[in-house]
Formats: sequence, structure tokens, C-alpha cells
Amino acid sequence: MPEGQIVRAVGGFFDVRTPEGDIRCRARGIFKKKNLSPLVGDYVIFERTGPEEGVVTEVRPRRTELVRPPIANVEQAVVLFSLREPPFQPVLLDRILVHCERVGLRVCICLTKLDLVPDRSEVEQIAKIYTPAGYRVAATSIRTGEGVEQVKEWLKDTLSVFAGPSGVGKSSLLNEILPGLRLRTGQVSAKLGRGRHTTRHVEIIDLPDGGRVADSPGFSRLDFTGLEETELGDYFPEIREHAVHCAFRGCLHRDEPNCAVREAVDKREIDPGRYRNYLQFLQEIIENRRFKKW
Ligand SMILES: Nc1nc2c(ncn2[C@@H]2O[C@H](COP(=O)(O)OP(=O)(O)OP(=O)(O)O)[C@@H](O)[C@H]2O)c(=O)[nH]1
Ligand SMILES: [Mg+2]
Ligand SMILES: [Zn+2]
Repeated sequence: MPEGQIVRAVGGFFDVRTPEGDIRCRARGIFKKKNLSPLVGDYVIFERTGPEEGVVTEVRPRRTELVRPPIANVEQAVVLFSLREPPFQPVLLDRILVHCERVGLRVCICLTKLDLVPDRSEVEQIAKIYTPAGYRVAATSIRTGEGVEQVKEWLKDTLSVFAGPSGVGKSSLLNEILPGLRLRTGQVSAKLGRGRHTTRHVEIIDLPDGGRVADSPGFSRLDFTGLEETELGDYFPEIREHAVHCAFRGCLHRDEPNCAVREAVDKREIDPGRYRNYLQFLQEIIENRRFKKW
């Protein structure tokens, strides 16, 4: 039976890429019954029902699976946040990073709309926090073209996904990277200061330099369902690194004695802002669990 990879999901249809072109498929009813849905990025087996139509009958095991944006088998996430319009949101960035770490993705951080920032030291400060944590950081502008080559370099030879809030310029940057692409882009609402959810579906795009990248709809909410409080520290690389020296196994790095993470925060080896977000997420996980027990 023919096989291919889902490159687009729109309105209950999945476009499966094959050497002979894209086949528009529905998913077999069994998926719905099991509350499973094929994802963009999935390798699937399908049955033909017409020259360009089919039904997905089986999904191959996923190497990675991201819930937001919903996509399978990516190796790398490029997480985009604008420096202005909408303003930079470090808490949401750290939330997304936790999710990417949990899935095991390589992460690059792209700070967009550099042309709207009068003072470069702002970018340097953000880079100073995230580079030591193990993330690659670049700042871009589609107005000046700055940083675009760097992002192109990141995208080579791998399947990546662009993720981030609405209006930060994900589709705009992809249009810049691949002239002729013409993805729809939207204005940021002046009144609300956020994007208008212009991109509505996940779609994988082939790049001329060999890589592939998925554009995705912006999102602003992300919770930690299914995450244990003892796991959280593993998903902050700089906390993970110091945690091996904590006195207690299962240390939550809150108020335990001889906590190597807190010591590292005091010495500014771990950024206090990142640590604050860690504590906030920890509290959220603990409260959610308590709530569920009731
Ligand atoms: N000044 C400036 N504006 C930019 C830049 N990149 C994008 N924009 C503007 O930001 C707005 C939103 O861009 P989009 O590309 O639609 O944003 P998106 O992240 O794809 O948003 P969703 O599809 O809603 O998730 C548009 O008006 C773009 O012109 C940039 O580098 N500088
Ligand atoms: Mg978009
Ligand atoms: Zn500790």
C-alpha cells in the first residue's frame, strides 16, 4: 500500500506527499473512535480512493510529537518572539522551551522585528540569558534583512517548526526566507497589541537548500498537563546541570537545604528570571494536581 508524509492538515483533510504528488486523504473512522488524529509530519500508509484522493489507514510510530503546534517528527523548533509589537514575553518563551525540552527537540530562539528596537543592548541581554542555557539565539528583521541568513542556516538539512504567538512574524520571515512563497500575513491589532491569528493550519514547506520547515498558527496558552513537578527541572538545561549537586534526590530547588540550584542563582550562574519562571511553573503544576484530586 502507498506511503507518504502528511504535509498539510486542513478541515479534516490531510495532504500526503508522495513521489507522484500530493494525495488528499481523510482519516479512517477508527482514528476518531480511538481519539487519535494523524498529525502533519506523520508518515502514513493510505489507500487510494481516486487519482488524487485516499484514506489514511495507518500512522507510523512518531519520533517526536509536539502538541502545540500539533506536529510530528520534527527535530528542531525555531521559537519566535517579537521584541516589539507584541512586546517580548519571557514567561511564555520559557513555557514553550519547557515543552520543546520535554519532547527532546533542538531549539533556536529567534527575536523578530529588530528594526523596532532602538537599543541593541536589549537583544544582548536576552542572548546572555539563553545562550548559556544552551539555546541558539538570533535577532531578525524583515525590513532590514538582518539575521535572515542565520535562520536559513539553522533550517538546513532538517525538519523544523516555527512556533510562537500570533503576530510575531513567523509567516513573514518564511516569506523572506523563500521568496515567492507568499504566505498570508496579518496586521497586529493596535488596540489589543496582539496578532490576529492569520495562519490557520500547520504546513510543511520545502526549502531550496534542502531543509524543510513548518509554518503554524500562533498560540498564547500552554499548560503543563501530564508533567510531574520532579520532572520540571530537567527541562531547564541550566537547572538540570546544577541539580546533580543538590543534597537531596528529588530536590525541587525551592527551600531544601544544600540546594545547588539556589546557590547557582545566588551566584548569578543561573538567571534569576528563569529561576522565577521555574518556581511559577512548579507552583502551577502542584496546584493543578491538588485541584484534580478533589
Ligand atoms: N517592523 C517589522 N514588522 C514585522 C516584521 N516581521 C513581521 N512583521 C509584521 O508583523 C505582522 C504579523 O506578521 P505575521 O507574519 O502575519 O505573523 P505570524 O507570526 O505569522 O502570525 P499568526 O499567523 O497569526 O500566528 C505583519 O504586519 C508583519 O508585516 C519585522 O521584522 N519588522
Ligand atoms: Mg502566520
Ligand atoms: Zn536543588
